[in-house]
Amino acid sequence: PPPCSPELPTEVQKAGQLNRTKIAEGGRKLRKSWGVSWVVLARNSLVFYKEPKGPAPATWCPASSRPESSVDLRGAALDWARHLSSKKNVIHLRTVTGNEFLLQSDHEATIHEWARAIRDVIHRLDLE
Ligand code: I3P
Repeated sequence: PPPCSPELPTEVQKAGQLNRTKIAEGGRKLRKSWGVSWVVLARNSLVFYKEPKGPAPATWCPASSRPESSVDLRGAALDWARHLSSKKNVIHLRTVTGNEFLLQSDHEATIHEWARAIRDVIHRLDLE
């Protein structure tokens, strides 16, 4: 197999495809624009990549992919997005800098796994 990209975040906890939209930047509300991202949960951060073309790889090993953006999870808060979307299975992530994201999967189990994994990282960072 080809060597993995050096851009790959170290200590990947979880990776997969999710629907996502940013809804606030620095506390300022943004217009929603849902899109598909490849999301990687790393040691301290959540990193968004453009969805790979073709079938989703079993392991994330892109030759030439760079992250679109990265979210520092230190001090972040995660909740279920009960009143923030008409979609099902949506979680709401808020960073200390006032950036807010919604993440969604059509598969309930998938978003529960993501919620647990992101919370675990946030809690671990709280204790550091
Ligand atoms: C938005 C779009 C989003 C929807 C949002 C709409 O319209 O339909 O999918 O969010 O609802 O405003 P537009 O494409 O014209 O910007 P959800 O799918 O999460 O409900 P909202 O304004 O109630 O957030």
